[in-house]
Amino acid sequence: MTEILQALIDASERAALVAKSCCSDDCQDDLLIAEKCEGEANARFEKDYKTIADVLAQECAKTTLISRFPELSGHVRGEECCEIGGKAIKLESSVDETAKLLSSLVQPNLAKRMAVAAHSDVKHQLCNRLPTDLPDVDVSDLGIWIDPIDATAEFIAGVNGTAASDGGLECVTVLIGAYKRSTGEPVIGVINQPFYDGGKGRLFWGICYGDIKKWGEHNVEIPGSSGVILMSAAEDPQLKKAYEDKFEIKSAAGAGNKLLKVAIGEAEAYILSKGTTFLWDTCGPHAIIKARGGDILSFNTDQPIKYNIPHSDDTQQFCNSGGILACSHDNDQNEFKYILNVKNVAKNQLF
Ligand code: 2IP
Ligand code: CA
Ligand code: CA
Repeated sequence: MTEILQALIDASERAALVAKSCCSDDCQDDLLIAEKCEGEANARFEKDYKTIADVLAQECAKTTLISRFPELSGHVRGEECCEIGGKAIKLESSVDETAKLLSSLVQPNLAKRMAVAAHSDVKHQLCNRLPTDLPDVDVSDLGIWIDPIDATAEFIAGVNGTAASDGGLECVTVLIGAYKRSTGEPVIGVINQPFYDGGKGRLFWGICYGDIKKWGEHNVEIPGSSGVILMSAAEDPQLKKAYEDKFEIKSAAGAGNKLLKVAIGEAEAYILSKGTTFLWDTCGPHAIIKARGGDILSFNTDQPIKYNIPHSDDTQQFCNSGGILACSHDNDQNEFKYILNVKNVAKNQLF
C-alpha cells in the first residue's frame, strides 16, 4: 500500500508543479484558455473553461500512476479530455519535444517551463515519512479519479493577477483518489494545495481500507469543534438560513478547498444541494475524510457517494447530481445527526 500511496502523492506533486510553472510575470493572459463544450461543462458556471495547464497536469499525473502501476491502465480517469486548441496534449519523450508540442499553443518561454515541470522526476519529501506498516492492497481492483486543477476559474484569475480577495491561488487544489472497483468505496486520497503559504504548498493524504484508517499531512493543527459549515457562494440562501442559529455559515471558493477544510477539521461540514461537483472532486477528499471518521453522503439520498460508475462519454454520468453533504467526523454522533436532521427538514420545506 505504501507504494501506491507514494505514487498518488508524486502524481499530485507533478500536477502541482505544472500548475506552478504557469505563474511568472511574463506569462499573463497566455494560458490558452479554452471554453468547455456543452457535454463537458459544469452547470455551476455560465461558461466553463479549461486551460492547457489542466490538460497537461492530468496527463502528468496519469503517466506517473500508470508507469509505476501498469495494471491501472484503462482505470485512471480524470476531469479533462486530452485535447485542447485542436491538439492532443501528451508527454513526449523529452523536455524539448514536449516544449515543441506545447509551443504550438503557448509562447515558447511558458512552453519550456511547463515541459520542464511536466518531466520532473518527483519524489515528494513526505514519502520518507509515510507509515511502513500499511496493509497490502490489490491494485488490480483499484480505479483512480483525478481533478488536475480544482478551482480553475480562481487559478486563471490568480495567474492573470486578477484574483478576488477571497478566492486567490491558495484555494486551488490537485485532487487524486483511488477507489475499489468491486465496491465503489474510496480508499486512498491525496489533496495537494500547491499555492498554500505563498507557494510553499502543502499536501494531505488519507487511507480508509477495511479497518485501517490512517492520515497524514504537513504541519497542521487540527482544531476541536469549529462550529463552521461551508457552502458555495451560489448555494440557496434558504439552506444557509436553516443552519444559521447553531453554526457559522462561511463560503469559500473551490470544492476541493472546502473538502480540505472539512478533512482537517476547520469546518464541521460542507453542504451542497446542487449537482455541481463530480466524482473527481470528491473521490480523493472522501478517502481522507473517511480516514478521519467522517463521510461524504449524497445530499438527496443520504447514501455515501460511490465511485465505480461505468465508463461513459457523457460527463454528466459522473456528476454528484444529488448534491453532497461532507461531515468532518461522526465521533460526535449527535452533531452529525443534528446536521442531517436540519438538512432533511430544510430539504422537505425548501426544495
Ligand atoms: C469546480 C470548482 C468550483 C466549484 C465547483 C467545482 O471545479 O471547485 O469552485 O464551485 O463545484 O466543480 P464553488 O466554488 O461554488 O464550490 P473545477 O474548477 O475543477 O471546474
Ligand atoms: Ca478541475
Ligand atoms: Ca473540480
